[in-house]
Amino acid sequence: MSLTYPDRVHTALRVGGACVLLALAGCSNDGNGSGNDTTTPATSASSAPSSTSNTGAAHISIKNFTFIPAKLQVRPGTKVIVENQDSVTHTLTATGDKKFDTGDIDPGETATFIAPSTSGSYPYICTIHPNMKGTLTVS
Ligand SMILES: [Cu+2]
Repeated sequence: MSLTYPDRVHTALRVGGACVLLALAGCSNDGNGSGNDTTTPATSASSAPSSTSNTGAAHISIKNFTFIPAKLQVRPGTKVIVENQDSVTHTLTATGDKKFDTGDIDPGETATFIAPSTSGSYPYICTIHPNMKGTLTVS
């Protein structure tokens, strides 16, 4: 009774010639490389769009206890018009040194201040509702 297990046959099947013949048959060079497509984009954008007005006044609205836009970038010394569209009084007051401050703006009223002449980022709030925040960037 010899239990011969035929699976353990040690057949050293050595795959010898592993030379994979890369059949380079699919490289048919049928491309006619003389296709000079002249795709020159017509750069006729010489008409410069009128530069965004550096001298015009910027505008900030206050609506629903929110400065709109909350972030505004202006040139130094720009006149900024603040329009209070709410039914309560607001201010637009720079924090810190108070570089600008509209004072109280009654409902429906408009106030004006001049942006600082020094470049920088000037956060501001409404002193009546300090949770109202915005940032004026001068550059
Ligand atoms: Cu307010």
